[in-house]
Amino acid sequence: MTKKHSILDREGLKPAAANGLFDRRAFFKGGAALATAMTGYTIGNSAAAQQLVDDPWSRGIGNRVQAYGTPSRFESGVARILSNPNAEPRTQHGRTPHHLINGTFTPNGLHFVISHTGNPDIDPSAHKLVIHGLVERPLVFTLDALARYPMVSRMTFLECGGNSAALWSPEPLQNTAQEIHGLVSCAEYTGVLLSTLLEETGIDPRAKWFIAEGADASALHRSVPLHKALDDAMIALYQNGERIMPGNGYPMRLLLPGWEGNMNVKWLRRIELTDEPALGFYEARTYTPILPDGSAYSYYFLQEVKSFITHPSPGLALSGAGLYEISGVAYSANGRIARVMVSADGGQSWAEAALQDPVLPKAFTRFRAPWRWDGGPAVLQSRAWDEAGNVQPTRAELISRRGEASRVPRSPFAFPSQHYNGPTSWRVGEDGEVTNVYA
Ligand SMILES: Nc1nc2c(c(=O)[nH]1)N[C@H]1C(S)=C(S)[C@@H](COP(=O)(O)O)O[C@H]1N2
Ligand SMILES: [Mo]
Repeated sequence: MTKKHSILDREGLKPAAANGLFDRRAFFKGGAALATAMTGYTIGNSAAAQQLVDDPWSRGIGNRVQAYGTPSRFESGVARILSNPNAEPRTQHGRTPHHLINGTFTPNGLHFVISHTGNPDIDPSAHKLVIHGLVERPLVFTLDALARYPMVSRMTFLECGGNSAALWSPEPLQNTAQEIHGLVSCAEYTGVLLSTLLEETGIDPRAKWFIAEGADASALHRSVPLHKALDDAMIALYQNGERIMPGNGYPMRLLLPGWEGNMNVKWLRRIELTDEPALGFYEARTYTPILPDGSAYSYYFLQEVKSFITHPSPGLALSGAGLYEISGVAYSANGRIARVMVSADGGQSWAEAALQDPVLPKAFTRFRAPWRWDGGPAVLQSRAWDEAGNVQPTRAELISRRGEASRVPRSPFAFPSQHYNGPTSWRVGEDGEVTNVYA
């Protein structure tokens, strides 16, 4: 340990914040020194490294190549957790295991899913998308027809308005990053911009909104201001290069980059241009957070700037003092992530994390910061800024603005716990266990 410290110190690398936290410059100035310091954590000394012997898997021909690949059998624990595994007639949620994956996009089998009335088993050759209402020419699009239009690809996070609801709890709940933040994921979508299709149908000047409707049993529908259609709304056909999975809207979904998950209508079958919103079930009842003075948001479109640490986090205990990398994801509906600060002392002092390229608008940005844990208690936090200048509020600021109503439902129809974008605080105990605290 003493030796590893001296290597870092010789390179002039000093922690940038209390409790052993280095900042982004450590990666530029000290990459080599950090790597050298890390070698102390490998299991073998140089004598053991000479004696590599063939393990059983090296002594024979390996397994068959699969027609469609699945992860190693040793990774079977890397899975979504399901809120309703027997598919009883109520909403089903599957949450992304953020603490068990890395990088910036979510594999399709691990992307979160919320389906209010199950996943319809849609035959793509029979599915149609209708665009009608305040248009000049109503049109019907088959999947084949859509495939002939120019397509675009873009990375986008998708987040349920109810993600991170556990952090509204008055007492910190002992949950993992997956349980708390598992209703956000990020993927590369490919499809046809809605604006391209509206050029075909034409737009009646009276149109101010469009209503998007799904083909599932609940015919989930949401109203969207028309300007989003003319900006970056997409009819998505592919996710991470392959056809969208049944749970995520096969064969087509509405994608509204950065906007509340519920508005991203899956199994899309209809878009109606209108002069006023539909006041449908979800927009009139579920997604209208109530404020302390009794008023309510009628719409809360944007998923605002947010970040959380995925490594370390609950379930990933630290194995002894020394160097670790703190990493997590940051994202904002208002563009690119501009800066992420990390703290190891519960927000008393901060160091700037390195942002991994590419930093894309409305997509996950992976941040990383080296940390030398001294074995004592520490509280890890991250705080993100977006390029529009927004910063994550503190938990106290959020509670004072959004009030008790965000925690305790005032009416049976008020969804009590939406749009939490405050900090997440992970406490590292002397035993290396990580727990959820409020700091
Ligand atoms: N047709 C339809 N669209 C839907 C839903 C649904 O149940 N039916 N769930 C919504 C909710 S609440 C969210 S958060 C997102 C989740 O998208 P995902 O399941 O692809 O992650 O889809 C939305 N679109
Ligand atoms: Mo949602």
